[in-house]
Amino acid sequence: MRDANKISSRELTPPAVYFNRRNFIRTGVLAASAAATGLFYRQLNPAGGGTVDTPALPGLIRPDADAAANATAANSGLRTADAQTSLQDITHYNNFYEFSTDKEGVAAAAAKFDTTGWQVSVGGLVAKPRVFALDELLNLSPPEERVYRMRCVEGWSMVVPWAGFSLSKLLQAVEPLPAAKYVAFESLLDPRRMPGQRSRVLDWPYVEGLRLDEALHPLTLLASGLYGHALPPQDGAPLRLVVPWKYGFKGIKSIVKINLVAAQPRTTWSDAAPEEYGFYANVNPQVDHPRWSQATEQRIGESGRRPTLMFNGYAEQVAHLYAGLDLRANF
Ligand SMILES: Nc1nc2c(c(=O)[nH]1)N[C@H]1C(S)=C(S)[C@@H](COP(=O)(O)O)O[C@H]1N2
Ligand SMILES: [Mo]
Repeated sequence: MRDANKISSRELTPPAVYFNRRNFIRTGVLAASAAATGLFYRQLNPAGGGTVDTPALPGLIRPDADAAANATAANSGLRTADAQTSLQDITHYNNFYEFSTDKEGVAAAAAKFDTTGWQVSVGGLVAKPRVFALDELLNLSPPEERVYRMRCVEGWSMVVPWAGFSLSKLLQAVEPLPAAKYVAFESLLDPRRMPGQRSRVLDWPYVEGLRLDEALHPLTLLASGLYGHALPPQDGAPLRLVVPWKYGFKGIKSIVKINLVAAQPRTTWSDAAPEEYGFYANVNPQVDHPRWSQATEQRIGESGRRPTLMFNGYAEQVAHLYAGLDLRANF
């Protein structure tokens, strides 16, 4: 178990330097920048402020104007009442290895990322495979604001007001065939635009997956914005996945491909370190990471640690998906 108050100098070394010095151990990457970093970052960057350059999202549906709708949304997990993390923190403390392994360096490294002409191919075991231009895809449904807790496997967390719609709306549009059991996602592969891909820190492109029933759950969000604006590059522009009851690494960014498939797809982090990161990656305070406890978390912007909740506080909504599944074996 780690003690966040005892920060060794090794843990405070920027990951890039750490890799060079240690001659780089792939499975140590996430851990090298784990729990301690959240505390360090918070001390340097008091909460508040922050601006975003991306355009405001027209027609964003925000149920908070209506008390009754808001209560319903809170019960369904669509809007947590937890305090929202500042825009500054959400956009300057990022994991996005395609740009940088330094959380505080991602924003600058991704600032000029050009998403003009973005397309998303949706296919595999579906009746109506299709390559969507981004706007066509976004026009499937108006964006809704969803306020979700996000818990990174490293032990820090945030509360983010996302904008987007349920992934189920896209999946229904392409009509999954009965043989489809999983959904496989792929991020952009383009080392010219994503400089981190010139290093072999991970196998590119970044890939992720969900069971089809998880993908169809109404909380599973295809996000195109946050804080009422289009997604900034560092948060996964122009389109990313958000699965609030799972560790943050399931939330694949800058998606270009979605395939419905019959067998469980490979996923980037479980490929990189299968003993440490599983396919399910459900937030679970009772199942520790082999190298640190998952019982508590550092909420960015808060002091001290708070207990981590089963399924990140979404048990009421999603626990039924895992009835009969051994959550220790299927971590
Ligand atoms: N393509 C891609 N998606 C990714 C990552 C990444 O490195 N590449 N990092 C993941 C991890 S570990 C986390 S915690 C979240 C971080 O999202 P945020 O930076 O918007 O908070 O993105 C996830 N999605
Ligand atoms: Mo993460």
